[in-house]
Amino acid sequence: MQIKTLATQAFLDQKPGTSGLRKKVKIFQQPDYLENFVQSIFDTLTLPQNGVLTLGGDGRFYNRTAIQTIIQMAAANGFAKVIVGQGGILSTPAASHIIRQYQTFGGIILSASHNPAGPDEDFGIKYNTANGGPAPEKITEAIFENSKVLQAYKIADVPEIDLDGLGVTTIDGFTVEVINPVADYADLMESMFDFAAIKSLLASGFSLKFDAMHAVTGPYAKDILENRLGASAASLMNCEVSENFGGGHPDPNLTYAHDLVDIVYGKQAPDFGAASDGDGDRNMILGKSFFVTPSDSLAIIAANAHLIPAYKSGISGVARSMPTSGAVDRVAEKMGIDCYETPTGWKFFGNLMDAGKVTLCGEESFGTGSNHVREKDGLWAVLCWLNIVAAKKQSVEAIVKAHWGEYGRNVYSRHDYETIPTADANSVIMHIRDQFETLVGQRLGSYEVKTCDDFSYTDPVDGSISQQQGIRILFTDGSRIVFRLSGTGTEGATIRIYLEAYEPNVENHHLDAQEALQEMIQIALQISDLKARTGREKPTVIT
Ligand code: VG1
Ligand code: CO
Repeated sequence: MQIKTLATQAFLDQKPGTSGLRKKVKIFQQPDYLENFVQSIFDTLTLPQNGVLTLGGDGRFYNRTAIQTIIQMAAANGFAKVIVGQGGILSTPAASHIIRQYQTFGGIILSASHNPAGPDEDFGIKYNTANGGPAPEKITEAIFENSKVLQAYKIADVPEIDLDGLGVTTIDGFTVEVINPVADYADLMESMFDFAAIKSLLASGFSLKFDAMHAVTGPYAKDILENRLGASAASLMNCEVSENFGGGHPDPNLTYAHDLVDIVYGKQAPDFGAASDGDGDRNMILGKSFFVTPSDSLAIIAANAHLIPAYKSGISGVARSMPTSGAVDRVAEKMGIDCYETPTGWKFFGNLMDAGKVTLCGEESFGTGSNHVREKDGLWAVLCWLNIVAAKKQSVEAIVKAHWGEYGRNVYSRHDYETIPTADANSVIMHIRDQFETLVGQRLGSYEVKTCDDFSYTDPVDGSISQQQGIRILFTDGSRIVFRLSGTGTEGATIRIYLEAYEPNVENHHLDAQEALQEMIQIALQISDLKARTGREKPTVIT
């Protein structure tokens, strides 16, 4: 095997965002672009001699090409072995599990998650450490610094690996093992949940519809829901992975998962509906004509975790990202366990889970997970709900309403304004920051501003500090508005407005969130001057 060191020009735009480096495929296809980033990852880490690397992606366009290149670079950089999913496939939670199960040095995951795929769409790459979780900020920042001064990369002449056949290929002592991408993960799920109870629920006539949105979860759903749990083939939709995700936008929310939403809100609706995203780490949970907000889902899973075999002896603590509603905080308080508030992005949960401080965590952006891996996990959330429904023998809606009855309802919504020119988006954020002092104490409609700040987080495990993680306007009654710029887009900027109001009164629990939050939405628009500064009349997506 010949190893070459090739001279390269550094790119200055390889800064990882909330979840890795995401760019248009066309940018990744520039000569040396992918190679430079991969070398920057390897240069940042102290690589072991003879280490093992986990490798896989969500199956989107460019996945196979990138995998061949990364295998050649791993060989040149001293790895002894690469474990890769068949067809180049590994969902994000499955990749996390493979890193942990086979104790590999780390993993490279190729995904731009819910962003559309195809030659003119998005691609992404991220590095996960040996705990199975996304690299923490200090590593991603070092990767970025390295990428700006990179002068050369190393690549070996490993011949193209057949990714479609299972098995081991060895070239001069370097090994590539193509594994079944589903089996280990499906076994893990089977070990955690009461499959017998879910199986009899499904056999008893309880109907299910799962939408894989043409993305990576398809084969996982088939094995787990259909083969192992006996769901009918008709209850799974869009389960063939396609390189452009069927031309869709695999983001499991009420806007983009419209095929499923039409079914679940239509005549002959199933009892349960669910969808996951491009790389299988997000989930949307629906009952018959009923939507469960991700923030409520986290709280309800926490409150009912004892019904799930994996958590029957209790959970140590919970964590949520700052913009996620405080519904889970109320559950934690009642259970007498700790609740942590972290910045947006799964990388902030890893330390808490490694230190045993939390068992469950989640984000408002359709991400829920636990310490079984170090990524959020779409199918795991679906199984949590099926297990809870099977144990409680109640409908999804009844479970949610009973939860609100007990804890009150954190009415919640997020409004996204996508592809805004970056300068306009920055001006909105600056404008809000500039009002911090004058806003405090002001009455805005029926609300009074208590404090405003820029969220900053000190990791309780390693003391690292992350600043400017979102602007919070907190009101005296506990309601709040949060503004943040997205860190996962590839075109212009996305402004996210997160709205939350607490409603203890059961008589108001039937209200639609948009209706209940109407006044707060107007206040957010007023404070931000968003319409004038961006020319946008309404949000692109409301969740
Ligand atoms: C978004 C979500 C965030 C999530 C991230 C990655 O980030 O808001 O909660 O962790 O996507 O999810 P941002 O910076 O665009 O708000 V995924 O499923 O893309 O790996
Ligand atoms: Co995702």
